[in-house]
Amino acid sequence: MRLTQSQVDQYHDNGFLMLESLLDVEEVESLRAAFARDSEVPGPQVVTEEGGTEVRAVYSSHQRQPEYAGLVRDPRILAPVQQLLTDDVYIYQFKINAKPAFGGDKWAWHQDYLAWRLADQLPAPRQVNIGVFLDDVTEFNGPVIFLPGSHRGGLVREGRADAAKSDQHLDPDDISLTPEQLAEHVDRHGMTSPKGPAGSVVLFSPEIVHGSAPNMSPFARRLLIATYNDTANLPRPAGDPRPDYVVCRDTEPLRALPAPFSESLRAVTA
Ligand code: HL5
Ligand code: SIN
Ligand code: MN
Repeated sequence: MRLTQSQVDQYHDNGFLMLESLLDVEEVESLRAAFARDSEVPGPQVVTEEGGTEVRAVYSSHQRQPEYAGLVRDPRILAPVQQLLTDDVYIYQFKINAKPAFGGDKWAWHQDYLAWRLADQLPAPRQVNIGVFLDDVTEFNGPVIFLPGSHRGGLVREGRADAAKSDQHLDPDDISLTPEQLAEHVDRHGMTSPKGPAGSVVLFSPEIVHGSAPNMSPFARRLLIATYNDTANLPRPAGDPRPDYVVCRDTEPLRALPAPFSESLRAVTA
């Protein structure tokens, strides 16, 4: 359950770390089924593609689906996050970006922490994101592209666009890097896109520059992204806080399950 020193160093140097095939095929299937179920729950947590009805993202499924409540406490995931961040962490944000075949739209180039500083007055970038591949991720289905090392230079942009693309969440379009900023950062850092089988997990920094292209392939690319925050770094919203589905209010420190989430679920339902 512990990362090696070389894995910890990779995370700090590059701003991300890939753990290939961390979850098995049955676990991935149970997570997909839970996503299908959760996409049918009506509410503001379901974000559709601009001008369409296709699901773009679903937020806070860990509050409704036991598979996801278990996954965020799974020792294979929570222990490495605690190792990289600190012992007392909670889920700040949980989302599944659906990116369906033939038309899942792009996610513009951005740094997450800018969104959370602007929208929630989150004091410091004391977060670790986990990206869980619910489908095989290839060069074809719109993988997330990272600029390795770009998390070490602070925030590239300061403000946000005046007009919001969505009133449900802050879409990366509203805080995206300019073409000049992106070109300059790619010059310095290059680009890479972790690919791998469903069940792989990529840990990544809230400050790394990332984005992804539209999906014109016949393969879906469902990606779960959970953001753990240090409980000593709570948001301090100036006005009304954003809704609980997008910025979770339950800040109790998470404790790891004694076993993988799949086993713990079996124990509950047996
Ligand atoms: N959609 C998120 C939010 O907090 C922000 C994005 O990838 C994270 C930029 O509304
Ligand atoms: C994000 O950064 O939230 C979106 C990345 C993606 O789903 O490709
Ligand atoms: Mn992001």
